[in-house]
Amino acid sequence: MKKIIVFFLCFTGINFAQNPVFTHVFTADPSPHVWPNDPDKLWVYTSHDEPGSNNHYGMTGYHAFSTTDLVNWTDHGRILHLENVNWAESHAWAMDAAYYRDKYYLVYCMKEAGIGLFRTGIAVSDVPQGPFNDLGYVKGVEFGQDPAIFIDDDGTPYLFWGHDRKCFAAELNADLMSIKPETYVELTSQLKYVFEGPWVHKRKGKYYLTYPGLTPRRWPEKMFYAVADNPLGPYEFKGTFIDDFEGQSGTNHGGTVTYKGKDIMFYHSAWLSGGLSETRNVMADYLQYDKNGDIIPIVPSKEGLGLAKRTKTTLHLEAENGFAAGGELYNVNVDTWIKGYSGKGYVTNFDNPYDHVYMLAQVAKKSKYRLKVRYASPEGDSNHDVLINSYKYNNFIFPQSKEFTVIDFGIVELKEGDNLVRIFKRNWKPSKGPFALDYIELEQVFESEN
Ligand code: FUB
Repeated sequence: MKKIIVFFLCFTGINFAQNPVFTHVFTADPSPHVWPNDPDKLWVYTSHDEPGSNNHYGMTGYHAFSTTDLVNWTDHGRILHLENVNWAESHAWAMDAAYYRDKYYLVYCMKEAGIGLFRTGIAVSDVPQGPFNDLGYVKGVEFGQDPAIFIDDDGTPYLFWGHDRKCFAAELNADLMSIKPETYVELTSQLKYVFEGPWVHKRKGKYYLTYPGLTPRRWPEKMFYAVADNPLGPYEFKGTFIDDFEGQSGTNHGGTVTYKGKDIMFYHSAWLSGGLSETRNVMADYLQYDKNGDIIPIVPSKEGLGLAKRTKTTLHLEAENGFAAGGELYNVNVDTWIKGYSGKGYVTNFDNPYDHVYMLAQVAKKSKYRLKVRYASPEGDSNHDVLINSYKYNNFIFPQSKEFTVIDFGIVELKEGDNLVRIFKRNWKPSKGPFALDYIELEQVFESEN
């Protein structure tokens, strides 16, 4: 009977797949979190693979995703990029995030300019969706690839990092900008097969350190774990909990989170790229433990979290984020006097012809999206051009609206890779009063919905 149902679902176009979780953009190294001030929302921070790249050398930035139901996701766009980090030259590899003393932090690794060695960078934001502002790199960390930050219940921050068959850890000072040298430990010998990517979570008073590793001389990576009574060890090696699986990537990497009472493991595979093993996508499966507290191995499945609805993502791009999110604000300003905006404000003062804002939408392949624009135009209709890459949607009139309102612009097509969505003032038709652009959304449209 089960086979008949699966056949029916596959061949009627109804697809309840939950894995890969994000199907519109290539993502890797997921870092999942529920922030203490908003237990209803799950956040996943990821690195980003360029379409068709099939290697990690050209990775340049990070994304943030959120959901309240594990089915409908928001991609908040690019949250940090190499261009925003003046000490770095390349390799925006794995990262983690933390909520610490009322601020959100992104802890990431990039290669230092002129030196070419990995550093562990720290960036900060007032809001979980970023964009994040780089603060510099963490002092005392050498070869700082694949950082993970763990804040213990008593508020003590710890940093873990690892690369090339080694793993290290230390307590961080309160500003997160340096480690306490006296706490530095090398954990390598306690973590059999370790290669990189450590991640720590706590359960029932025990510290679980999960990591991608290699059995002798053998790629691809499997996921292993070890358990300790203290964050800095000593750790007892336990074994593998994500073995080889069909469609896996050469690498694996991830973390676990407890969301609405369930433990979920986020990791990555190469299912979306159709055979390019290093162009990756985020996966999610429940993480379960036996009565001894040992992790029950995960077998990656298409059903994933099994919620009987396929995951769907909407890109939500705040107009005011500008350069920090891969966009541009040209001769316009960010303001806040019209109430009801989302994010930190809205973009206004489109006074001269061609004054514009553009926002960056990164997608994995050419596909259709429903474009929605949230704006206000309190004193009359506004004439603006909307341009997606070089395709111009002419003569668009945003009807008068005293308050922020969402207008459905219909279906648009995005190309593989980076797309620029520009909204700019028409050069010949005057608009009445100020025009305020709050955000745009691009909602995934599946073939069966066309
Ligand atoms: O995503 C780039 C690198 O691949 C990460 O830093 C490693 O952990 C591996 O997943």
